[in-house]
Amino acid sequence: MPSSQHGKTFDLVIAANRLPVDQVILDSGETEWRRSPGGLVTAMDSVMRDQPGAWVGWAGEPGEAPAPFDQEGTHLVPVALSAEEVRRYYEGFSNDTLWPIYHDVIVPASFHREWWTAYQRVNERFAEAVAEVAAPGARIWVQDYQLQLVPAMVRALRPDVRIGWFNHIPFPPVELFAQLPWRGQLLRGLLGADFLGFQRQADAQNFVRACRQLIHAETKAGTVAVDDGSGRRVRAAAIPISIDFKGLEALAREPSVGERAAEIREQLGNPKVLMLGVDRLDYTKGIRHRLKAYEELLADRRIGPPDVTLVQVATPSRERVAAYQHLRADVEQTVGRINGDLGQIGAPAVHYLHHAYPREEMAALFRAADVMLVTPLRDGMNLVAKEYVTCRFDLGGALVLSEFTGAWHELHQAFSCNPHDIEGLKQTILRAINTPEREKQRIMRALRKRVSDHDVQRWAARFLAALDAAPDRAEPNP
Ligand code: ADQ
Repeated sequence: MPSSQHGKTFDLVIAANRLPVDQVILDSGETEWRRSPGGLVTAMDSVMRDQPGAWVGWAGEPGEAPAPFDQEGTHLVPVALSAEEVRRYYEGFSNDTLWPIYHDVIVPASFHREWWTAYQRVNERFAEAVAEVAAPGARIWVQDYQLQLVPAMVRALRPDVRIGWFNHIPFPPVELFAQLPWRGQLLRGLLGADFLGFQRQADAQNFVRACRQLIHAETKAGTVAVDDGSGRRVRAAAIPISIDFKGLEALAREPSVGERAAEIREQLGNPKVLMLGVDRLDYTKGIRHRLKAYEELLADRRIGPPDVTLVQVATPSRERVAAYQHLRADVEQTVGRINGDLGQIGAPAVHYLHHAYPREEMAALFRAADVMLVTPLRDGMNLVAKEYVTCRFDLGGALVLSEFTGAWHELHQAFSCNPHDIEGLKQTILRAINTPEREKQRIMRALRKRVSDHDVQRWAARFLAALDAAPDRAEPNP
């Protein structure tokens, strides 16, 4: 039963690796918590508007956790991670074991038993913090691959609550998942939930199949029977995540954003075609493949500066994991070579920016770009694709979108590509450039309608409706 030391308990509790705030140091030397602008935070705003909720997560710095505090109506509960736990649970097991396995083993996965031990210990700590702040019968919403043991751990502590989990990344085919030495424990951890949400139908099916084949669970029509004598069934289904369409479109329509978009084009020398890539610097995003196709198009003289230029924004990411260090070195060397071989004075072929930018600048870049290149080798959803079309209220621009993203299943009218097929990718880029404006507008209108009808607020409402109804199916249209 709930026993919060602070006495406060909540009907909705989110558990995510990170809290929705960052600590910033002010000029005065004092520190302050600022809301981080992610999509999940916006989605939760919509569901926490009518009922106060709690959010359990790591505050981002190793060491002791700050005391729980309230911020903009949400009760934040920081979970402590030691420096060693950051290395083993976060950089190690989450990002160097699970991340590659769940993304088609684009790079090999590392298996270390001490990483697994840390993952278990940290998941237990999250579960205890959740159990502490959950009101009787509360709804618990666990996020993502870093917390796959939390559902069963919370259930053991608090059998009275309803537990949902959402996977932001793909769930791999059983042949890949089976490589994990701890596969049975991970599946049983997830089966502590009432409802498991995935980005695509195929991800939900992969999970159900893994339960059938690896732990011999009985499965039926998207549900898995739990063999603990309770007769409980767990439902797995696709609830694809989205973005705050209205909020982002309003930002993109701001005159200052329009002016900045014009200024960006001007500063780039007013190219006829501005191509854009925006990604975390991650090997799943297909940045190498994109650069290769672009380099060949330039070398073949099919396109070239100053008429065409590419802006590649690559947000620094997981910089202490070796695969990410190799990727960065490789991308930066490739950009250097392309510019050295194929650029001109005052007209580099690639503008490479290794920074994070404010939302306004991102919106301006999206408005400025004629062709958006989204070419992941595997991606749970890819919000950049949805953000790009949201910003194009003018119906301008063209989206090149990899078939290996969750987003493609909703936005398949885009200029589809298989990034492994470099020749095909080159043709698709040329098509995106050369298709008549009217046809591009027709496509953009369809893409925008999809995102506007399926925004992040609807995603959150659908998830919670599915959690309430599980193991039955939720009503189709909350
Ligand atoms: P990510 O792998 O981080 O997310 P993505 O969905 O593209 O990938 O989201 C990235 C976000 O960061 C976007 O909102 C984008 O605008 C922003 N961003 C990227 N570069 C930036 C920069 N330089 N400056 C500022 N902002 C930047 C994981 C999964 C995805 C899934 C999401 C949500 O890997 O598949 O779509 O979670 O579920």
